[in-house]
Amino acid sequence: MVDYQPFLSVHVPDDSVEVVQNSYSSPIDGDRSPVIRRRSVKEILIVFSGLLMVALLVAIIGGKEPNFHADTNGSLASSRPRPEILRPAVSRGVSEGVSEKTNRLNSAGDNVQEFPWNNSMLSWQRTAYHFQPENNWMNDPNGPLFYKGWYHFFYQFNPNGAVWGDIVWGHAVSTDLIHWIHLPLAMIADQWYDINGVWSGSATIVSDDKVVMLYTGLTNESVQVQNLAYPADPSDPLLIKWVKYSGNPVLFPPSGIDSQDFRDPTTAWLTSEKKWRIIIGSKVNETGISFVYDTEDFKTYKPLKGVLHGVPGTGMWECVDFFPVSLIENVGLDTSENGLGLKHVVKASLDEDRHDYYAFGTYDERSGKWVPDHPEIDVGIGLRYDYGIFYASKTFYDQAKKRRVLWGWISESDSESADMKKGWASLQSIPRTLLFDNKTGTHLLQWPVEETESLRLSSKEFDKVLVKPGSVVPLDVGTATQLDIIAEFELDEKALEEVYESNEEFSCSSSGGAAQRGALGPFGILVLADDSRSEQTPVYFYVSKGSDGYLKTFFCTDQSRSSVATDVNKQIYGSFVPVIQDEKLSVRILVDHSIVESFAQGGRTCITSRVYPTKAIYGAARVFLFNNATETNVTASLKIWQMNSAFIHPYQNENHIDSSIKLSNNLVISILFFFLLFFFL
Ligand code: DQQ
Repeated sequence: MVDYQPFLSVHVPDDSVEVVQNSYSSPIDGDRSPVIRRRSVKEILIVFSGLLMVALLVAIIGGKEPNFHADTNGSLASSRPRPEILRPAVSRGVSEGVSEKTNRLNSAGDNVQEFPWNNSMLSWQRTAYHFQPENNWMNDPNGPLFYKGWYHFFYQFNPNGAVWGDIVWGHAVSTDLIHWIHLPLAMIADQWYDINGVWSGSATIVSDDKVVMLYTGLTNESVQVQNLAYPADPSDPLLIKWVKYSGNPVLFPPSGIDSQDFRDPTTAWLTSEKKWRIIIGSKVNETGISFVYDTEDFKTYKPLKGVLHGVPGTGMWECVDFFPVSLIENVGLDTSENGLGLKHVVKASLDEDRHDYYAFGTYDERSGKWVPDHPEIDVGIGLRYDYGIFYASKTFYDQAKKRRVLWGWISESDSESADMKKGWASLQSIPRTLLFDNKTGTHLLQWPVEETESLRLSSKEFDKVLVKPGSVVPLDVGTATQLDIIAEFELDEKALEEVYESNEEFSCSSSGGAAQRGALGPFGILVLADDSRSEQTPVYFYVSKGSDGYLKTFFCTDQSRSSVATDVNKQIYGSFVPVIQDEKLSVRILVDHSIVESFAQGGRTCITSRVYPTKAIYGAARVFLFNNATETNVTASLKIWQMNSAFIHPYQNENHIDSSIKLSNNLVISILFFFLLFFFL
């Protein structure tokens, strides 16, 4: 089945045919001339009003102000079709003090065969309900906050091309974290202290009417300094204009720290002395660290002795994050909360391996230090937010819904030249609600914000589908490129008991993927598969059994057959996922064209992949169940929703809205006038 809608054939009702014939039949008597005269006046009027309406429509469409987007100077400019190739493949990450930001697959020096991507394949990759700018390069989420009824999202953006470079701050607003409106650029590189890049930073809501933004600027000498900015008009709920503090920079790299290793200030939190406290990522040799500063006015800062925390061997800590989680209630906590019934999370994005790691621990406000609960799974050596592509993440406290929300940058894993052809690169994850997992006491639970469900359209349910060892079951869900899938799996109790020992040493990335058979796995769902399954992305579980009888469950995504193209990354992702006794194995999968976001066991283990099929696209994309275990049946129950588009669109300035309203009012008046005229004649 294809998802192109055939053109509707026009059905002409029989009586309308008669009317047409009658109007051309000869009059039976000569008494019809007045009618004919009246008709012809009417006809002239009809034709005239039709023409007038067409003219009005043309005026509306032609006179419509163009869509506005921000140009490099931060002012509004009209949209123009983007050139196919924007820039040569130059990503200057390393020379500017951050890692290579672009997937260099197939760039000079690689022996990778370039796939002949065509426009239809590349167009399909653009998502329908994930946040992305209209075009060009995007990376880290910056300064998310909720202010006067609007969620604000800022992001690292290259206004000049689809590769990393020339970084400024993009800005969008939404009332539900899903449907976004692109606003003009919030901050551009126009001062000596950020002329080489307006890099990552965070927002702090100081009071109901006061927001400050701290960000890293790359100076004219490429030194990483911290700067302060604030809204020009705090009464504007859209916070469109931002002002940079005249006394910037507010912080320079501490002595002994490399000028390129000091970046990404966090949201500030209050100490019991009512001072604001922030941390900033850095490194000393190969030890990743986070410096701590106190401030009362965000202009002058006092460094605390030592660091909040550091972990040897983890390298540069980018985009550090620090926040409390409640151990008692299923709610998020304001960043300033401290005391009983909570733990503090430290997160660092490791520049060395480009993954986001978190750990729970105890924060001592007096010393400004944080100690991990389990040093063996400390920051950078233990748990990850996501075992696929997910980096430079940032949380914010949503005071409207009392929740902590996580954003993560999802980069491309195709070639840089393909990115330049399609004219854009990178997505943001669906924002995720974060909670402490009281059941395991070891993990965070990440779950798409509840507003995601507003995109759900029609659904299909599949109840207790039996999937025998070595079999594949197609699931007829129609078009399968924008889906929300919820599934539960059960294994045969008897098989679980009888299997003696199975693949104790299993690991998602090195145990052969979804095609490699074991006694109790793999089994799961194939998404973005074509009919013949020559392309498929399996999202699956694998249960191993130790000689002591203990079961261990893994959650993986296998990209090795996701595309016949050779110039894309085809890693197999995944990790262990804790399963509590009597819990069924469960997964939620969001499919949105080239992104597959998966959440196992309520979000204990998450995997995000970017996949680039060439055949399993548009109406040819299918969903299957599969079971490659040798010793157990699998029973699967699923509910699958089609997902709507979020229709993310640019800001229309008010003049445009005014003129549209005027034109449409004119149109309505004209229609009424001609309708009345026609009626009276
Ligand atoms: N991206 C920004 C830096 C940050 C890095 C530059 C993480 O501030 O450390 O675009 O991806």
